[in-house]
Amino acid sequence: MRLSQYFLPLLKETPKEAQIASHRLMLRAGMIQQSSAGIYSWLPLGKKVLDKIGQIVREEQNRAGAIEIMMPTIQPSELWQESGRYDDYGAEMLRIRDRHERDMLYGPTNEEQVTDIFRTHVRSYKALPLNLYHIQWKFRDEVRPRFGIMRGREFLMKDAYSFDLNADAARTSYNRMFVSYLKTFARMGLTAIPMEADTGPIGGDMSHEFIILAETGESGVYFHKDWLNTDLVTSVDYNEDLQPVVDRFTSLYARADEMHDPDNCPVASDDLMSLRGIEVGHIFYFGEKYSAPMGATVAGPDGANTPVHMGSYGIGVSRLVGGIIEASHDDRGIIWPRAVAPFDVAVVNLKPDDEACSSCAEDLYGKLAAAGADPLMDDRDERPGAKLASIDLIGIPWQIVVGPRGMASGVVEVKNRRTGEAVELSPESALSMVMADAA
Ligand code: 5CA
Repeated sequence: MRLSQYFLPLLKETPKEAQIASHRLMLRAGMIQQSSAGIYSWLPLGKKVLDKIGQIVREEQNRAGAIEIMMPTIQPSELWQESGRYDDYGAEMLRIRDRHERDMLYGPTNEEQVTDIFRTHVRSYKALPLNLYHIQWKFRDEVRPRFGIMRGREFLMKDAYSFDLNADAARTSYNRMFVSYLKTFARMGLTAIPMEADTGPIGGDMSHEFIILAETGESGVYFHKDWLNTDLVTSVDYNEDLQPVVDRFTSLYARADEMHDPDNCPVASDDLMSLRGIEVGHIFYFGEKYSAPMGATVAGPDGANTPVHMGSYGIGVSRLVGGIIEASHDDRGIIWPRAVAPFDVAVVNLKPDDEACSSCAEDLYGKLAAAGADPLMDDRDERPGAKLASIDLIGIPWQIVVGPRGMASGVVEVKNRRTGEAVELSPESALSMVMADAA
């Protein structure tokens, strides 16, 4: 992409409505624009990152055996009356009436909708286990939408729903999602700690939140200090027995604040850390809570019909954009982990009206694209300082800076955004260096 032809509305001033770094940086980097409270348009740079995160989530869900579907955003109230949640959900649910005076709602989550799909088509335990997911917009009329897309009213969620014959089988499905979440967040360069959590309006009796540590996080968390030294990147295979893996993580003490009981905490106070974090995922096991009232039953091996055991598994796809920025930025801007970066490398042509600079920059840009990278070419007619500052701001992992001084001796400067290290190299070596760090 050539910046001169792109749509990247950068802001010079720090927006005063933004209280935390990720919100400030997303506005300054031209990633989002507020439409109304808690509702945002995603501009090109933001949309690219959102799609990259969504794609990692999709790949890891598929690897774990979940199957992608797409359910609607607007749901009929009848389904929620069947489960009993239509009245319980309260003011957070956006209720809509259509022209025929039918009560509809903009889905805050999809347990009822997916249970309806299941009961329509599945009759036998032989179709189990089954896990269906989608990546779809949700609406929750939050009392206090804030921090940009972190706590929005409209937000993008991946929600998966597992169906099993009994509680033991459901535990296996839960464990698969648990492990897939560790893999998913690790691919985004995040350390997400699984914590025992309250089940809230989703219900059920087992639940874990996945929390990334950040000072500006909305969740209070308590954990054993050993968590900070735990390698969460698991090379676990889904064919292994996952229970020991999950047990290993859950035996290290970690609790979301509503589950922390200071009087019965097993961790000595010297070892107990109390920090803040961002909830990027939440998984639930709730057995027959929806399947029993909605009649989602299957015939078991003995021919008897029983309600299926279900779990649901959410990831805040749009929240992750902000969460990654909270975890990875400096005073000059965003520092994208390569796997979610909107572009892999920026070629900054400091002097587009200089023949040598332009032909070198064009050549590099073409070769990077041909080698499979996604390069951004800064060919704008701007001061060199302004160009470098805006490329730092938008956080592209590598910068290749082409300027007249370097051209005189046949070199370009290659800078790593994260480490700040810069080296002068021939254009060919610059290309190899950037391509060697493939995502
Ligand atoms: N049905 C279950 C699991 S699929 C569910 O809805 N779980 S949830 O309520 O915990 O939401 C799942 C994830 O969505 C959360 O972990 C969080 O990352 C994200 N999320 C929830 N509310 C918001 C919000 N207002 N803005 C942005 N992301 C949100």
